[in-house]
Amino acid sequence: MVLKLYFAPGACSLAPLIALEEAGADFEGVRLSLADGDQRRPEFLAINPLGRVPVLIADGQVVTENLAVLTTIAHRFPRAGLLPFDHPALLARAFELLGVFSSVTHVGFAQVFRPERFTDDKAAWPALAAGGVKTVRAGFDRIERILKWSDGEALVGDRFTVVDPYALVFWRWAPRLEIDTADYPAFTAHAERLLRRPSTRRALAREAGLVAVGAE
Ligand SMILES: N[C@@H](CCC(=O)N[C@@H](CS)C(=O)NCC(=O)O)C(=O)O
Repeated sequence: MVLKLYFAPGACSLAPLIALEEAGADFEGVRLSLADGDQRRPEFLAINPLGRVPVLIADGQVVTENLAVLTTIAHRFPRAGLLPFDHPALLARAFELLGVFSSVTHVGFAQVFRPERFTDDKAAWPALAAGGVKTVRAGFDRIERILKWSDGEALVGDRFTVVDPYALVFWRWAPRLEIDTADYPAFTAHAERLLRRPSTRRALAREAGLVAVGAE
């Protein structure tokens, strides 16, 4: 099995990077710099014409979109239990959250980070950003509610799934929207626990370029 993940420091690709580390996967990591525009270079656009990370190449198949990338990783490493494939009700809950994260919450952040994706009318950008913050806060409220109702250890069921590192990505982006994470104590406690996991530490080391290419 040959696995390759294209990721970028600070991007949503941290979620699949953590998932691969959590699974103990043998994979090649390809680190792009979004700030340097690596995602717009012809060689990367040939792989993903949208110019976005994450991209997973699994046995030659190009998989884009976090929802599909995370599901592919979870499916390939069943023993890691990264999605509850044998529990339909929990699986539905997991996809519900993955769907909302990728199509709503992430888009809320993009309204702030990348307003040009939505409109060329710069006069509309402040309103777009305000709407984005509102959307993100609604997502955080939902995460906070789930963690408060459960024992706070996981967003789906009672164990780690790929949903958790995806939420961690948003928690780490919150300060860039001037959202105070202290407003979300259960989410913050959960994020801090996730940050202590060895898989997260290894993924962040890869983001920081501390894992040599030859060692990947
Ligand atoms: N819907 C995509 C979004 C991917 C995405 O927007 N990735 C960002 C990083 S978080 C990116 O690559 N941005 C590059 C750019 O905007 O130029 C997914 O869920 O994977």
